[in-house]
Amino acid sequence: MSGITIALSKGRIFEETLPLLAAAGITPTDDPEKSRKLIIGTNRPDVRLVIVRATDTPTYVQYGAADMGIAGKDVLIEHGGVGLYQPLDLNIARCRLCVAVPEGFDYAAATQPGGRIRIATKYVGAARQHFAAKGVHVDLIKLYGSMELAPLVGLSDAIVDLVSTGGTLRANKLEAVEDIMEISSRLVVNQAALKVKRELLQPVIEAFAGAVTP
Ligand code: PRT
Ligand code: MG
Repeated sequence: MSGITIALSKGRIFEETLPLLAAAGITPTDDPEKSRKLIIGTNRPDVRLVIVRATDTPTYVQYGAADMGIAGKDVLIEHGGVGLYQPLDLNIARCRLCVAVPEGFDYAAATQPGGRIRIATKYVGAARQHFAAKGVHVDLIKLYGSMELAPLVGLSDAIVDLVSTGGTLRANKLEAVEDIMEISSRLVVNQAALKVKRELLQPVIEAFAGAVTP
């Protein structure tokens, strides 16, 4: 494609990206929440959007199927960031990556140096690194969603998951006991595209940069 393709996931990232797109003079012609189209046009004939799963955004950009995209730091850590230029923290879709346990669970005792804990999570890379740094042995169980259920049914002692309002943890009688990191979404750009399509991509990057709210 001679124009540019931007990969976005629907939901919070799409919603919070709309003002950034507007700042770059880009208005989508369809709403991905209502349309089933996976390729969405814009007011600009040289810009299109592709709607992907949040976890897949870095992959589309890495292989150049999209020239740029927006992905959570959580997703980028698990992907590894190969082939991606990450020029901007967009400060959108903010949350925290946390360790959470059932209310009353003695997390301090379980995580004494040399201790052992069983963790269910989608974020195995970040979780492994976190517990290795604490010197705690960890049995990691990879899940793809609804992590909050795991400790309630004895699959794990604890979870590593994203928390924003804390409502999901409270509803399941879990509590956050440790923050691993602050999470927000980043602009990712295919490194080859940045060279070949610089005259199209650079103005979009600059418009996004100017529209970031601290
Ligand atoms: O939902 P789906 O399975 O399609 O994919 P996804 O969860 O990867 O995508 P999406 O669109 O839900 O999230 C996209 C990105 O938004 C993530 O990669 C994060 O960087 C960011 N983000 C910000 C969040 C949250 N806040 C968040 N609260 N992603 C997920 N959550 C979930 C969390 O996992 C937990 O289940 O919301 C629940 C907790 O929310 P509270 O408000 O109850 O604390
Ligand atoms: Mg989700």
